[in-house]
Amino acid sequence: MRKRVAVESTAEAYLELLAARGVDYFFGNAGTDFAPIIEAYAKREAQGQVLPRPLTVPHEIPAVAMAHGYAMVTGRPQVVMVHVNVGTANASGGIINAARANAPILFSAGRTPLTEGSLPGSRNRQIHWAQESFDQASMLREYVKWDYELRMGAQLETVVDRALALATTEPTGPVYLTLPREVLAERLQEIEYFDPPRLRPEAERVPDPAAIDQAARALLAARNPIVIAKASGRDERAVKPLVTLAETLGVPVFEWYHSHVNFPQHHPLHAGYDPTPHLADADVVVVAESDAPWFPKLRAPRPEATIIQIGQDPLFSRYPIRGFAVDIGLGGAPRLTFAALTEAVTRLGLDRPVAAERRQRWEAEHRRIFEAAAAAARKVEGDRPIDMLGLSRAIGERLDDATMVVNEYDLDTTQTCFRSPGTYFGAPASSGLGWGLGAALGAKLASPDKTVICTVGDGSYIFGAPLAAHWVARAHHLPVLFVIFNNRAWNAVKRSVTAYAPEGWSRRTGVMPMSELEPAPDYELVARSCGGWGERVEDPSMLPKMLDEALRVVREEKRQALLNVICKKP
Ligand SMILES: Cc1ncc(C[n+]2csc(CCOP(=O)(O)OP(=O)(O)O)c2C)c(N)n1
Repeated sequence: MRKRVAVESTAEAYLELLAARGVDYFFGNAGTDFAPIIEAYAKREAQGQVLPRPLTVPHEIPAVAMAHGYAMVTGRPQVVMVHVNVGTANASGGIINAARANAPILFSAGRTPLTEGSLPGSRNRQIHWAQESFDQASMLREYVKWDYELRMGAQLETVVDRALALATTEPTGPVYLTLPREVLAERLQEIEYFDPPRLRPEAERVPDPAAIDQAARALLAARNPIVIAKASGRDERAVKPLVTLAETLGVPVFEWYHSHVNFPQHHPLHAGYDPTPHLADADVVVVAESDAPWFPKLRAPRPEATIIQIGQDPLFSRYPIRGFAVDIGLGGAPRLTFAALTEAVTRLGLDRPVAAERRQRWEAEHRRIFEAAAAAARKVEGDRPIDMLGLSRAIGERLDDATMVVNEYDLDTTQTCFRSPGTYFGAPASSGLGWGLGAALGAKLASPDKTVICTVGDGSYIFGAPLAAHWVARAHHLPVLFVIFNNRAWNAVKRSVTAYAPEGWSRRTGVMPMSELEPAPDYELVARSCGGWGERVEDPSMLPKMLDEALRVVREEKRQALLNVICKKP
């Protein structure tokens, strides 16, 4: 059906179209390029049209991370708009993260006015010359699925629908749209568009049945197959079919550097977080949405093992180099692939006693691994300064199906038990630091009824533009609990030096320049400065009480909270 709406400008038509396409939020970090957008918003608000809701986010890093967090929970793209080339530059780390984590986002930026004359919107400020780029999108072209510059209002429907369809077609990811000020300021009488849209994302794919049968035969012939999963749980509906496949075959599922709940942690076939000791025995390895399923320099499967890779893009075509074997690549929606594989192994002659015997063996391994993790936590219980393992355990004990964790750094998932899909989100592998705070705020925006805990190192906390993030939590009523694993250092950097030069100068002298974060700020005061509850805890005996109180504050008072936990220094 065609719909006609009277508007005054391209900017107003753009907002109208975004609302019609189900975009709920417009995360904005504004500059002079926003003038036509802000003017159009003022008119829409005066008319009672609230969508897409404009949210001010006073730094680009949390702005992009919020849209990322929202998309990771809902699968739905929102709009982020930043200020011309400089805002794009600030946001680019977040866009790299969104690209590598397949977060669909309609990322956009103004363009400095193109013209120096008297057109509506043309240049009238000092910055308008210096903020021009030869090719603004070139900053990001490698990391977005599509980029375009809006040329005129008449294109809006095609451009917006194409942007959204491409962002949400698998493998999903960010797209980039630039919006010159004269184009946004262009006078229009009306916009006419299809409602519902005629340009939609592609249907999901399922692999060729012959390839499914080939993989099923390899699994049936295997004596010691294993699964390594990282992000198949990005689609929450993929968790159950993986459970069914694992139960049918009696295969263990390892989560390795996982970013999602791929398999319930309490399931007896969950084999923990480190498949490396088992790689040498595996004859078939199923890799599920994992970009780096092992580190060849350290340990790899036997050369004769069959490697089956399952994912939306098993070759990770956007990675310049990735040499992991793909003997059978099953590209398509993992949930459909898992289901098809279960059907095929059942049809092709599953040996149930073999599967049952294997299952028993791995169930014993599950118990051993999870008991060892509990014992490791007991060993550091009561340590002062607090051990990060103990802190992870204390958080783990407070989780339930209505609580979500966004972990940028330092929560040790051997100490937690995520049972339900969509309750755990780890940082993107690209590790553009500063993701956690914004992603947690976006997750909370997407699921107001859930408790959201953001776990961050003190380093990642600083990268997240904390003042902007706490400002957002207060201004937009997003009561997230932030827990800082505060070791007054960048331990990741220290670890890399130790691994690089185990007996080197840094190790012998105990000096590692550029890896210390002392003197440490009173991080709790940053949250308090934005109306939040903020406390520091050093005494391990106080930790449970403080965590409970912080959770009470976010759940009952609906106020953001920050717990600064002073941990052992590496
Ligand atoms: C934008 C960006 N800059 C620098 C790095 C390199 N880096 C990786 S981890 C890390 C330190 C993180 O510190 P923290 O969050 O305190 O965790 P810790 O390493 O102490 O466990 C740094 C600086 C990065 N990943 N991203």
